[in-house]
Amino acid sequence: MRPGVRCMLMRGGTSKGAYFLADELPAGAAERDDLLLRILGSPDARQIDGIGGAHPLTSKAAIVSRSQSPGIDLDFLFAQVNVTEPLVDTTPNCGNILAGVGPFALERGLLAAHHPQTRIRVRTLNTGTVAELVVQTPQGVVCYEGDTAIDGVPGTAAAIPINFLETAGSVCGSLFPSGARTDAIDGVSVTCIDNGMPVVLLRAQDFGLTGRESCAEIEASAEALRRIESIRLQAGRRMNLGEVADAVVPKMSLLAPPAQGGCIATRTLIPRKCHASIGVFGAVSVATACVLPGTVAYALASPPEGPIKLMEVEHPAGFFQVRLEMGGTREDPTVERSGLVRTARALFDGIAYPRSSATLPGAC
Ligand code: NQM
Repeated sequence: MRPGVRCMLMRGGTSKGAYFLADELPAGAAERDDLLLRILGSPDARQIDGIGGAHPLTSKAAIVSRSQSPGIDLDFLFAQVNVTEPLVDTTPNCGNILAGVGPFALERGLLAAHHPQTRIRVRTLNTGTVAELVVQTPQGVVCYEGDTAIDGVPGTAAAIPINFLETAGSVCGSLFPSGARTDAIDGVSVTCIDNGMPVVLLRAQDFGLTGRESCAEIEASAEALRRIESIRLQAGRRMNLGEVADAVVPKMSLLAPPAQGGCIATRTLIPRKCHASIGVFGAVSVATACVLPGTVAYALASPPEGPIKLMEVEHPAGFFQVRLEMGGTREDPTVERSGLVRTARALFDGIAYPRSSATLPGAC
């Protein structure tokens, strides 16, 4: 038998990843990461010898196990597998791949499904963030079909509502890890925020952009990208992330006033490729900044009134709706909880065959 690993390919939200049971992968991080690189086909811009999709949004892995912690059903480790470098980053969250964790665990029999829905509490091990997922399971079987559309995915599918219990500072230690709501870096006003994802918020106009460009136009803006990367490296230090040259955080979000009736326009770099839409925690972090005075986003945003805010974050493929539950006072508002809806779909189930190790002989 050739050595292979059981693996399910799933679309989670607007991302795609390889899902594994934790006890079917090596326990040690170095051996595990080496195996993930060989399964996905990195490092190689085309990932031609692996199952990765040659883009950061489709070069991801989920490692799932039954949780031993009271009140938590599943533990989920997210791995961002770098396409062109031999690097696997487990620093950030990924709310899109998280959406597939519930259906995957039910498919693998880690949990029992209930009729008509199954509520699952998942802890993301990368950051300790806890989320509740609601998976549609009529007659106790995972149902992927439904009428929920999310921008960036063709067609419709079954809704997976996700509620986050505590996300502020989950990667950097605090919501505004630099200690200020606005910082000046290279003479540009920026907001460094982490409400589940470290993101640096920038005004698109400070880079000669409108915030309405296509991803191709953003990626062709060489001078803007050079300036943004310089800011990113400095912001990483201020956000307690250290040297971030090889890291996938912080993400960089270019903001502008809404152009399509939403509350803010965004174009996000993750961190060098332009996101085709926007990440889940990226959207939560941007939406949070939009309602907190003193941030770069606050002056550009048009958020709705009221203590429950449905924030429509504009991105290159449409809108991402984030529900924010507000607390605090009118003068000093706070964001208490966030929620959103994703969809997911099992695409393929089978055995993944890694290419042979670069360091071990691949004899037949
Ligand atoms: O922000 C892309 C994605 C993500 C991450 C990224 C994500 C999140 O769209 O929670 O989902 O920002 O690299 O999957």
